[in-house]
Amino acid sequence: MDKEKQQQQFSLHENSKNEGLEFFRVSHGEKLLTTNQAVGVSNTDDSLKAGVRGPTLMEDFHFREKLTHFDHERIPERVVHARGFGVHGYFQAYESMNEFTKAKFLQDPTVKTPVFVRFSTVVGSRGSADTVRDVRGFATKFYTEDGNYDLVANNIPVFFIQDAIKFPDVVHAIKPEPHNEIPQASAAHDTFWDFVVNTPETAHMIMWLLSDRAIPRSFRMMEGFGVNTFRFINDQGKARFVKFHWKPLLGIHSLVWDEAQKLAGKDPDYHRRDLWEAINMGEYPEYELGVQMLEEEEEFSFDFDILDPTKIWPEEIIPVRRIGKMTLNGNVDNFFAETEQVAFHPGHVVPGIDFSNDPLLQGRLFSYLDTQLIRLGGPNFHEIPINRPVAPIHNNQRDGYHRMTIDRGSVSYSPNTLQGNAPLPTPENGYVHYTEKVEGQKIRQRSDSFMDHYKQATLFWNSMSNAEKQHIIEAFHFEVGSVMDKGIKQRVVDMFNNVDGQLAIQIAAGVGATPPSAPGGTGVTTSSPALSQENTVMNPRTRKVAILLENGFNYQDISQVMEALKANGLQAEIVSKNLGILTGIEGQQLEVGKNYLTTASIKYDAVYIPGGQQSIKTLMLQGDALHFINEAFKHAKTIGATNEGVDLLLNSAIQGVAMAGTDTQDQLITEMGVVTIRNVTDINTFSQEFINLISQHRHWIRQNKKQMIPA
Ligand code: HDD
Repeated sequence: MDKEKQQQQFSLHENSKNEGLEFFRVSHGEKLLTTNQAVGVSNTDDSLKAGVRGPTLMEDFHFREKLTHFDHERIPERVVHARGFGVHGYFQAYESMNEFTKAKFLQDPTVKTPVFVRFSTVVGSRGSADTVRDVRGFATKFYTEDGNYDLVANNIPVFFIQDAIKFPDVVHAIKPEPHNEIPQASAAHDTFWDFVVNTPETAHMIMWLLSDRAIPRSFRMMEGFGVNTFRFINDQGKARFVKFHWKPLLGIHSLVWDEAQKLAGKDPDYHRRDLWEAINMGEYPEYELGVQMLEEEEEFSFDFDILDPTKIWPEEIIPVRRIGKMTLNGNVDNFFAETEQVAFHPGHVVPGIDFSNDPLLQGRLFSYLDTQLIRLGGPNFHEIPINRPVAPIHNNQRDGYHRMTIDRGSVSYSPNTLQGNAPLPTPENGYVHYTEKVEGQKIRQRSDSFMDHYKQATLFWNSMSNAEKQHIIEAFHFEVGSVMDKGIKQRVVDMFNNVDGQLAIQIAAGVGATPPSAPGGTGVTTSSPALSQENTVMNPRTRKVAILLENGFNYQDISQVMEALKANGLQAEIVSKNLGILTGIEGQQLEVGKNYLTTASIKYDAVYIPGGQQSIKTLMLQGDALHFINEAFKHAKTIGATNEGVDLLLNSAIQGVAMAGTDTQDQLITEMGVVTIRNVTDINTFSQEFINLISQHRHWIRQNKKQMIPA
């Protein structure tokens, strides 16, 4: 690397990581084919043989190189979080956090620190589906001027277990069963629930896992949580406990279970495609970084232990302060080089951020480095371009597999006089571990303060809206309903009776178990509004609308709606029986985006049916179109129709459920998230109402009607 490049790489600005990567980027278009030794290749389609029908010759070095490279082009997938998707971006602080931390990237609001984020699912293999019920990983690498800082977070704020020594157990239990490797990417099987009923500390996390949080609508619409308790250290050496949060500006939104399952088949790449496309369109996802901070003296002020990773710090008690914003604005050039090879580690901290004695965190600090050694094949993985800090590296570490750096000089030890003891430690600026006082006997025991496993699970349950509660019950019915062992099912009912009596009764009813005999619950009656997705930001930007269309459509309808959608940042796509061009009543032409084979209602947030007698007549005869509407209705999505379009809705299964009066009246009618208007040319009021309904994400008021819809 020449000096100029080196300088560029080390000066911190929004683009400094990108410039560092530029050095390694190669394009192959309009280039001549060579071997890895840069020798020109004359033919890459026929191996060198002894006679045209004879055996291949050993001396064919091009053949051997090509096959050998291919044979070795897989590395072990991550033991957890194998399926993921990475993107570039930057972080900018809102204000100096100097009072609380000396972390450089949190000092100056004019500085843009480059980041790389990898979103993931936990359980499934690299090729599994995106929309499975699972925790989502949300790992961020900040390339700061003081070195790399990794915030290795999840979209659920608590964890299954309290002590890292149980991590292999919980992962073995939830992964596919070892004898037959079934099921893929799912907790719905005996070994996992066997572990759960034998491990009461999982109760709180299970409530989250079975809630809508575990089936997000988009990586762009979920929160992130550092889970573990960390410390902020300021330049006077004062420490405070801290928990980290990411708050998505688009709000927190989820799929429904039936939709998530169907998407897993129809578009297993749903989440990565959503993120890839949003960034390519310039709709950059944004998340605010939030912190909850506690003074050291407050450590014992709560009815939970602040070091217990199965507990949240309720936001109403300890507010989240939003201290900066991350913008994700760049897709990768190469999935393997960047997303697969990126290596996160909660132990990658910078001065100003330190650890706590959270026993889960303590174990994590060992596991991540260890796993990279096997996954990336040795101790030099920090030299892989995506992992390189933008700040310079100088130390006496040498050699090992895949060493790229050419370290000059004879000195690779310390202390030394030959090099003036360089590279020198810097007591003033270097990382100093917080001098926490610790004393105690060596003991394998859980603290009594970690022993309540149910109160916050009740708090979570109390905080859910009716629809969210219903989803959790249905999730129990699916998950525990998939368990074969009757004893385990019964123990699930009994275990969750500790959380809430009604919940346990309802679980029992769906899984063929006996309702609990003892009264249930913890006595907790409070709730935390921050836990419910009902209270999140409602924003229609980037939502996708399907427009069902055939020849003979009313152009005036569709053009007005499309314009309004675009003006509000929504996406519209025309769906029809065949791809190609459709013609309106007055000859206007529109191109079809997808047909019923290449898409489905599950890939949209809303459906619109414009008028046009002939278009509607054709649609009425199409089972696919009617199914599209029924399914969207069942999934609680916004549906809109104008003029003759209303007749199509009246022909669908939602007629009689949510269409009162629409066959006779001419004014705007909204019922259960279905909006219609007839006999009008100006449909501006319709468009506004349609967008307003889409911004509400889903219409749970239909919850009890969905059984009636055949889709
Ligand atoms: Fe972990 C990966 C998040 C507990 C051991 N973890 C991994 C990733 C995320 C998390 C987002 C994927 C990183 C990437 O995209 O490459 N893990 C968490 C959170 C936890 C947690 C939020 C609870 C606070 N993890 C946890 C424990 C252990 C591990 C208790 C072991 C003691 N995690 C790993 C690992 C992985 C990993 C085996 C697999 C691949 C990797 O590290 O790089 O080391």
